[in-house]
Order: sequence, then structure tokens, then C-alpha cells
Amino acid sequence: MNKNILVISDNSYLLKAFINVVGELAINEQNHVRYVHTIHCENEMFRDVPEVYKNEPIDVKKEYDKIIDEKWDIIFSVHCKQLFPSKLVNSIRCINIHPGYNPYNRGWFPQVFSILNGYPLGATIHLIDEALDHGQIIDQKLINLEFWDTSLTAYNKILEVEIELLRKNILNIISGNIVSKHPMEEGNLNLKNDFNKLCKIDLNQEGTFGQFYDLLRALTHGSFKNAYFIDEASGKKVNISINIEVDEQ
Ligand code: 0FX
Repeated sequence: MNKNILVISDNSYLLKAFINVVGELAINEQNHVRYVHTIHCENEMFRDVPEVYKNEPIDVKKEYDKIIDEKWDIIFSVHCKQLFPSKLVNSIRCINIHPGYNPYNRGWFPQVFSILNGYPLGATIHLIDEALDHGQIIDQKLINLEFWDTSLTAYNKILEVEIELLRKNILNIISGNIVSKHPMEEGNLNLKNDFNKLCKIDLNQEGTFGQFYDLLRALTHGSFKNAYFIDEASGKKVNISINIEVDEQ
């Protein structure tokens, strides 16, 4: 195949999985693959990933002309925190591996919003166009969201599906043997600020207990301090998450 492939990732777990898939399928034997992260994440996160740790972080927004001049055949965005500029996506075939089921809940932390609005959740591999998580779809797969899933448990399922889709499609993507299709509709988009707004809990908000349960499990993700309220008496910030345990019969 002999292609020049640039992989830009700000997610060390997925990047390691990507490198494993490249090794398993011997892609690195016939192609040149370079791995980098952006200025939006810490180099330390990649300490145990020498393929990227030794490379300088890049700023896609400022360095896209240089990237275009380097004449990559394909660029993979593997949870890259920077939106690719139009000139870049119009010059090089750019592919995104996205932790959501496009076009639903495109953008920030799709599982958080799917728990709340019930839209489909999964993973998608798609061509990158000028809008966020918007380009033609190469492949995608749904995950089953259980009533007891939190953001974390849903996210862990998504990561495994992203890796499965990558393994299934990467050779065809590299050889150009893909059929991509436009999403059926525009869907919806959530930004970081939409997530931040959810995190501030209004103790006077009215609703059913089910709605509060959904909000808290949507914001429960390991040690992240997402949901909070400010205690009026002390002025202290109180962080909330929930613990859900299901009895297996
Ligand atoms: O890399 P990633 O899993 O994905 C995010 C976006 O969801 C995705 O649409 C975008 N393409 C990509 C570039 O960035 O994000 P992360 O590693 O920052 O976070 C992973 C999960 O951790 C997230 O889905 C929810 C949880 N999380 C993360 C942060 C930073 C929280 O619950 N709270 C947080 O403050």
C-alpha cells in the first residue's frame, strides 16, 4: 500500500489500541505511520507510548499548512481535541473515530447526553468535513444503554466498539476501498459548555426522581467531579456522583 499516515490523538488508551491494531494487521510494515498528540493534552499521558511520547505535540489550528505540505495520504483523528481547519480537510483525506452514533449527540461526551435524551449511542468512523462530527459515515455501531449505566460504564463500552470498528475498517480505509454515506439527518450537537451547564445542579429544580437519577448517572464518571451544587450556608461546593449496583440473579 505504501501510504503516509498521520495519526493525531489526545486519548492515550485509544492510541495504544490503534497502535496494537496497526501491529496486528502489519500495517506498519507496508506504510509509514506517524503518531502525535496536540498541544491540548499533557505529554506525560503518553509516557508509556514511545511512538508518540518522543514526538513534539502539534497545534493543528496553527500548523495545518505545514501538515498539508508534508503530503500525508490519510490523517486519522483518534479523539483529537482540535477541530481540523477547512483547508486541511479539503486537502487531505481525514478520518475521525468518534465516540458517538452520528448524527445523534455529535460533539462533546455523547454518552452523557444519550443517557439524558435517549438518542442512539455507539461509535462512528467517518470522513471529516468542515463541521463537527458531521462528515460522511464509513461505519458505525450501536451500543446498548442499560438503565443502570453511568457515563463511565457507557463510555467503556463505546471505547471497545471504536476499537472493533477500527480493526474492521482500517485496511479498507488505507487502500481507499470504502463506501461512505451522508447521515440520514443533521442530528444534534452538544458543546463543552452544554456539559458544563448540566453539571451545576439546581436544588430547587422540580422533576421526577427518575429524571434526577438519569442526570446523576449521566454525570457519574469515575473520579471526575462533574455534578455539584453550592451550599448556601457555607458557600462550599459539594460534588455529587452516584453508586449503582445491580444484583445479578
Ligand atoms: O477523548 P474523549 O473520550 O472524547 C472527547 C469528546 O467526547 C469527543 O467527541 C471528541 N471527539 C474528543 C476529541 O474529545 O474525552 P476525554 O478523554 O476528555 O474524556 C473521556 C470521558 O471522561 C468523557 O466522555 C466523560 C468523562 N469526563 C471527562 C472530563 C474531562 C468527565 O466526566 N468529566 C470531565 O471533566
